[in-house]
Amino acid sequence: MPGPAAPAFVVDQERHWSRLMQMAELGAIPGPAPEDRGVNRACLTPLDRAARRLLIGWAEAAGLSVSIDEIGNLFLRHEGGDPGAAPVLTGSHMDTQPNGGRFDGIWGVLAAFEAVQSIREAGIATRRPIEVVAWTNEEGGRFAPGCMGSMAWAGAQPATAWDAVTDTAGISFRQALDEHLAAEADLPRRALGPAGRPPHAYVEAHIEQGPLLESDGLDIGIVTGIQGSRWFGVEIRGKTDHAGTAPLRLRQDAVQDMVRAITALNRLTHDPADVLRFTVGKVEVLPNSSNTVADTARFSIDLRHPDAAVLTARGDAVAGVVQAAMRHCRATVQERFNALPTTFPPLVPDAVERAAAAQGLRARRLASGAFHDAQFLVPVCPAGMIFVPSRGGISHHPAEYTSPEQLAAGTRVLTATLLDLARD
Ligand code: HGY
Ligand code: MN
Ligand code: MN
Ligand code: MN
Repeated sequence: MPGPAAPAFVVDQERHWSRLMQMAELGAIPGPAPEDRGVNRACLTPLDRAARRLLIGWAEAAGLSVSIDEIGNLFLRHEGGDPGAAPVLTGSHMDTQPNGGRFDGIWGVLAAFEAVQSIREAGIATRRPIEVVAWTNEEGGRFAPGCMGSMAWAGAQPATAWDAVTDTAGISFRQALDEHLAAEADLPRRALGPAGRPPHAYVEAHIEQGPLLESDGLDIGIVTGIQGSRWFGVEIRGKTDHAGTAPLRLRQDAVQDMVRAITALNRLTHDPADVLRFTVGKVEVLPNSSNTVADTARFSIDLRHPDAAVLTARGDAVAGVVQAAMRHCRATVQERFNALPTTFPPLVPDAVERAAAAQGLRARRLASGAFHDAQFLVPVCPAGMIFVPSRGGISHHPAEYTSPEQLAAGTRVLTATLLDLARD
């Protein structure tokens, strides 16, 4: 039986890997071994902006037209035969976690760029334009929540919704964004959102960030949907006191009440089936001194579940559980992010399945445990994702790794999927 037909394009694996490694230098965390270096490139920091500049340079050299919108989403456009046709949109994010890896997000942006460049180099004409997008602030590490760029673009939130959100240095998202937009004032500006012409489809290539593809010996994940995520910020206010003289019964100790709240939330979210995910990843204590009772304790809540009813019920109970745990302090609970579980319509998953099969790659359908910008595109246009394996299922960690060969295979499937969607 002859093997699958060779694709009519060539993805340049060397060039693709080299670009990924150049991006990984922007925020490189010196690691124990070269292959385990991580990346710390938070949203709209000078490093993120340098990465954007590097991409813009490559895109302009490749003949793509570059534009930016009012929340900093970056677009690289390849014209199709019918410029008025609804474009196929593809991309991901460039920002990373503080102790992040070299592939989360950025692979999807560079795979999309490599796909478009390969199509152009092969001289393949597409009816539809193809646009590569780099969404602003998917991770939400520096400025919570994540997915600000895609939420604003899709109209899920106004672009000004997070103006007052500050990072640990007290810089607001609005300040960081305005500084970036001013520095990129020469870039053509484009209206925020689909501007009355939704994309024909959106395809996001991403590392799996979990163990399934590797453990099943598979090359490609055909992503069927994304589980729901809810974020909350809790602030507990008490009173500072002297650690040596203040009697315990008179204290308003914000840390002790925070411990009570987190213990109570552990009971609320206990799930023997280990499906409901509850994470407190960020804790801040003020004045943060060993011999002063804390008057302020802030902590983050990240709740995940594939079932909307469970996520709604447990998430809606969070504030009450925190308040009931207060002994001597006052708490405020603010919801920061609410992304309900998403199922992708068949258009993109079916195109991904055809592309993987045509290239003789081993693929399976699976849902995503991580959230992605694709989640917010679903109300606007048919969306879907392509996963490649993560070594050991590791992500949000410097040891995050996918091989050049696996990434090239994912990029070939993305290229074929884009051609499939851009021709009709
Ligand atoms: O948190 C997430 O699920 C994504 O990786 N930012
Ligand atoms: Mn990501
Ligand atoms: Mn991530
Ligand atoms: Mn994503």
